Amino acid sequence: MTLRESLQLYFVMGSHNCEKHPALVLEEALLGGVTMFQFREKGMEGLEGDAKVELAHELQRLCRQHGVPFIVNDDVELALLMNADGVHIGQEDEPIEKVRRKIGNRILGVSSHDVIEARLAVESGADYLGVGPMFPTNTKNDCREVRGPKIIQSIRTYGIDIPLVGIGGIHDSNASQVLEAGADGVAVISAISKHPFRTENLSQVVQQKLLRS
Ligand code: 3NM
Repeated sequence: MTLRESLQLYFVMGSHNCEKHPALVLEEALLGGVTMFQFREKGMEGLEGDAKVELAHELQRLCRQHGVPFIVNDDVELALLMNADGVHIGQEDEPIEKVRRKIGNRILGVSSHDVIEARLAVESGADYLGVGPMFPTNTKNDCREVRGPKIIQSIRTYGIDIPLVGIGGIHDSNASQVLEAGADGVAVISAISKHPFRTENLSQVVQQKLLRS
């Protein structure tokens, strides 16, 4: 699978996003058709130290069994320690070039919220962009203003054509709008972490939309 294909249904999650054990949630999600996974264990409620490393290994094993890339949010040292497939960083994290130097040719994803951030991310070596928030979400407290799928359209119109996912408030009834705007896939937390049994439905919505475009 190319990176663009792997981004079709990107599940992002940490233990604080789950109502049952994260390994059970991830297993159901993988069986339902998730194509990429990001371990996002952060904030006040996130695990730290050995417990974080242990959970990361458990989730990485599941991803390997299903042939799905395992990406670590923000924690470059953990990603290197575990030999993860890649790292995802936000605008407030370490500088993009510095992370690129540390991780070599592993996958590097960067959150971008407008054309300027997207352009800088590409110039600094990002492999893919996460663009959001697409819709209102309760999952991330410090989200930027919602600007909707049209921000993806502006990024594409500007000429940025690297792999890109939309994120923020996406579920099965609005995912199509994100793909129509030019995304290669959707990244979700709560749509799957809270309802892992609905993964297959979301996966079908995404596949059908991409097939028709
Ligand atoms: N980043 P849900 S929105 C992690 O806009 C994250 O960059 C965002 O959670 C951004 O799918 C977001 O439950 C939360 O809305 C996504």
